[in-house]
Amino acid sequence: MEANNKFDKIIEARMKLKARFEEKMKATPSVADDRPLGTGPANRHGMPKLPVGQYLTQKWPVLDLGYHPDVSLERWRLTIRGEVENPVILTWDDFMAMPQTEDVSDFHCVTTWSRMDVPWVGVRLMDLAALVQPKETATHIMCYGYDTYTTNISLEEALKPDVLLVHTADGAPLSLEHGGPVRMIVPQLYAWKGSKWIKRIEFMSEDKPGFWEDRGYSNTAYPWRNDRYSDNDE
Ligand SMILES: Nc1nc2c(c(=O)[nH]1)N[C@H]1C(S)=C(S)[C@@H](COP(=O)(O)O)O[C@H]1N2
Ligand SMILES: [Mo]
Repeated sequence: MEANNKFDKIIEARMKLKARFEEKMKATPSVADDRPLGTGPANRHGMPKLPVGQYLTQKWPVLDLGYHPDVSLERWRLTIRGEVENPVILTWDDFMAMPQTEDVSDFHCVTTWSRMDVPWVGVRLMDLAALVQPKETATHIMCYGYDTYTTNISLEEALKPDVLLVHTADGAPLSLEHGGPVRMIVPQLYAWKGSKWIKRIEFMSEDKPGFWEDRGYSNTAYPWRNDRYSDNDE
């Protein structure tokens, strides 16, 4: 009961913020921008320092549904299945034996804070896709967290080279509160598209809304286009 209460409050607060933003957007000229989307220092040329409506934070706030699933490395599994030729269930050792990628990228939360230039280490979703071989029918993925969270991403965005399943951030193992042992990051999209405590990735032959997308958040979620809520897609 306690937990449910907390959960409802988190959703209520997010919906209030959404309403406030919608008011603000009515009074703001369109910020639609077709230039390439920034994801990190190398891609930020000609871009303003921060996406519109975002402020810079050095700290790293914790944002989730209020439940932090503590999965030991022994029990941890990553399942990748759906519209793929070769579904897999990876153990921690399997995952760590995959090619490891280091990258520096940005983290934009829809609640308006941005952390810039975060150093990460992890496995590219691209490399995991090469392992499972998506069928030609695959167009989207759904990511599932151990906390029951879900978020959907188009394959076009998901297979960009800086989309990582990270186990290390700021030079240290990813903490439980930030989604450790492994979370996803999708730097070119708002941070809710990156599932913490990632458990399963399902390749799909059609799009389907995840947790926040089902509650009015943008399906596409481009921070550099102020693309926060689905009502602003048109
Ligand atoms: N599994 C899971 N992943 C999640 C969330 C969540 O509630 N559960 N929240 C999302 C949101 S809204 C944001 S802004 C980021 C926050 O990540 P952080 O807590 O590490 O800052 O995680 C995203 N991924
Ligand atoms: Mo968020």
